[in-house]
Amino acid sequence: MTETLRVAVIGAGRMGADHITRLQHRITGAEVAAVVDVDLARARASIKDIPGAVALASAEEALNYGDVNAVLIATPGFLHQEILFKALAKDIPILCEKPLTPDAESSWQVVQAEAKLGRKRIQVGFMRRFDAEYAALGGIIRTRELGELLMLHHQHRNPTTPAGFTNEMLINDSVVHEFDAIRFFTGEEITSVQVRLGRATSNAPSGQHDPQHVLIETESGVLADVEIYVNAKFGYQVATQASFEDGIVSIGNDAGLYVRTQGRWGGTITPGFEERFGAAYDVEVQAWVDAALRGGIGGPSAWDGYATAACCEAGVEAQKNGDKVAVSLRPKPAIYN
Ligand code: ISE
Repeated sequence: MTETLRVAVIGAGRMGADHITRLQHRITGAEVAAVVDVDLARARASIKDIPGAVALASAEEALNYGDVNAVLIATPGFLHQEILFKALAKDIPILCEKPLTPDAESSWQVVQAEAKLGRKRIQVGFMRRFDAEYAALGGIIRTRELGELLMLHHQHRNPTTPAGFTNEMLINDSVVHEFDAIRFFTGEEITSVQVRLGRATSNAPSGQHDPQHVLIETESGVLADVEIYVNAKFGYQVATQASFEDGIVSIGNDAGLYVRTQGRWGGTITPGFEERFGAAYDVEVQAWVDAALRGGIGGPSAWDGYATAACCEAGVEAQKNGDKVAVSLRPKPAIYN
């Protein structure tokens, strides 16, 4: 059995840099062995305090480097498929940031390649499953302690969007998390997606209709809705309210210190997803490392990546035509059961 994961981190941008720090300082059982970035100076800067780590120019070099025995993929999504195929060919543990790939067909090809290998090697970075409140709500749903789950109401609000954030990205980059959360909560596949475009904010860049209202159904008829609002200005918020036969549960409400000062009371608003989900990312990466050292995965699989990619495709179509668009999935390979 391997005792330490020697991780090649591919991509040293916002998420990659965050994971490098996490792996080096907060995770046990793993260390950063190599970092790859198109910007080699950025790769070098990311490892300046990591003895023995190297900065390299390509994923291929990193996968063949020294004793690298695991890979964390944090490049933009369009680069994932090629790196995933190379890492699967090496049969090493893979943590791939969401999305698995940008579309359902390429995700399906990854699923097939992994199924051919005969075991799960890819964990997909849907970190919300590792948030303490998400996990607790999941537990309430599974134990049925409040009866059957009937509806889910999600609010997903970002302060602003980076340059180049398209209208489709409201679905592909943001609501993709709710697709995964709904599948995680219900343990069911999503069967349809509809998107309604109502009154829009004047704060959105041109080309983006913001906010949008996404209506989702699952196999057993659980209805979920998502307010995706990515130029909400005030700060970052991801919250869910679940309606059960015997009660209502809310998660993701404002938490932290309640301060009274200078004639005002209140707390501070979470600025972004790194702060909101910082602890969840730590738990996620530790779960990956622990499971990888035992030869498995510790979270969402390539099948989850594929299923959410199919939901996103339906969502983008629904954005355009306003219809309720069915989500269709290929048969699930046995390794994911
Ligand atoms: C971003 O890529 C994320 O993954 C965040 O969690 C999400 O809130 C944001 O909308 C996305 O753009």
